[in-house]
Amino acid sequence: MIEVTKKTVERAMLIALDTKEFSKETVEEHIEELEELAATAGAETIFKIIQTKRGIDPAFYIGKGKAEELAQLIELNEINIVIFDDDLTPVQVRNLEKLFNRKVIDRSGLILDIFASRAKTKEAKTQVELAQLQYMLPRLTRAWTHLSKQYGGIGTKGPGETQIETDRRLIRTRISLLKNKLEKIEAHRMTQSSGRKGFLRIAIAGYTNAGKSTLFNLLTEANVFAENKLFATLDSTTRSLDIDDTHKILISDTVGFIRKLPAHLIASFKSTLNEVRDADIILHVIDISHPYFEDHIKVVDETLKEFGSAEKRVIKVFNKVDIVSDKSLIDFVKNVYKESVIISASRGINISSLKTMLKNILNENIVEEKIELPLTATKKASQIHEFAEVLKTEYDDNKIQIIYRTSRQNSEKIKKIIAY
Ligand SMILES: Nc1nc2c(ncn2[C@@H]2O[C@H](COP(=O)(O)OP(=O)(O)OP(=O)(O)O)[C@@H](O)[C@H]2O)c(=O)[nH]1
Ligand SMILES: [Mg+2]
Repeated sequence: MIEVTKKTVERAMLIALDTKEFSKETVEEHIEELEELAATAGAETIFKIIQTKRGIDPAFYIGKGKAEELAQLIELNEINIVIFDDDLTPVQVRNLEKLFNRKVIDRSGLILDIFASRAKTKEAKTQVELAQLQYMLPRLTRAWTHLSKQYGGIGTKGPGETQIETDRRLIRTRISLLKNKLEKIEAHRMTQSSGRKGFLRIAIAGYTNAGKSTLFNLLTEANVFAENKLFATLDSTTRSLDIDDTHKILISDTVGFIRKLPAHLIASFKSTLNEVRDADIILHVIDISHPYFEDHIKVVDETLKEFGSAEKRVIKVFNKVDIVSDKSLIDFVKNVYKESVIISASRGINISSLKTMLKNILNENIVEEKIELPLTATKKASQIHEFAEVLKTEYDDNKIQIIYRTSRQNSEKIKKIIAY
């Protein structure tokens, strides 16, 4: 006899509050995205509830009456997890869990859970654990620990039960240890990247599932994992890319963004997101086939602003044009977004236009220069190495001649060093 073991999928109820702050469509769009997140985490959505209510109930978020009504629905339909689209306070979580007798999590908790199950490298694991502990700290309650043991599954992965049970003091110690560890990883990354000064650096950024990794793989012939689920990529990968015979650029694939990305995650992913912060140019990849792509653009722009990349030159890369049948949409995008290109990364459509664009930017931004210094200026000569890729150094009787390649920005810095 063959025994079939059925994989248990969690049955979820999703709840959003419509406080009239946003349009009805927007609230629906948000809960649809929450459903995608839930699916990524392995939960099947059985109910999507939108409760219209002016103002948030401090004790039960959606109000006690509504919560009691839902408790019955949960019981009858064997729901085992309840997910809220917005962040709940520790008090709300406690009250709702008691009433529902089920695990209650919010969007941040769900995103953290997905990140925890997707983190592969030491760096990503450390970053996720830090974010989880910071998220958990104010929410540590006896009820929570009790429920996490009882139900397991979503919202309970990561640091593990033993840490949940330890007191806050221990968690704080762990947090500072993880911060330390990340600082070391970051320092290591800095030394690694110091050899990249003479290159134009490009970061691929954008909403999750837009096709960033697919584009990265196509351009660099790398093999970064790409799939039709949210947050396939958590680590940044950097490769060099030959733009023509003599010019190389460095290009990085990075973690995707999403609306309401937990602040702790952004903070702890700082070293990964440095690839974006340090880039000269950002390729902002957008899934043009997504009905809400304009909202995605806003979220990404705001997130970039949050960590100080607002001033950077951004090229908008509208991807997945192969599945867009509405020609007027393409015309609209062409008219509205000036520095942009419309492509399909998976089908290889219009990639040459994107490459031409990159080549032009490279020509505008990278310079090759020659300087002469007196033989005694060894300190200045070594400083040039910090800001440029030195192509040739020659010494004669009374001077050093250095030929280097660097960005326009660094070229200015070098001129200041020499003049000083
Ligand atoms: N139809 C179509 N699908 C595409 C295209 N580019 C990427 N995809 C698909 O979109 C899905 C997401 O692609 P990824 O490259 O993993 O997206 P990502 O932006 O790296 O996503 P995260 O790392 O999760 O943030 C995959 O199923 C790809 O095959 C395209 O040009 N057309
Ligand atoms: Mg990716």
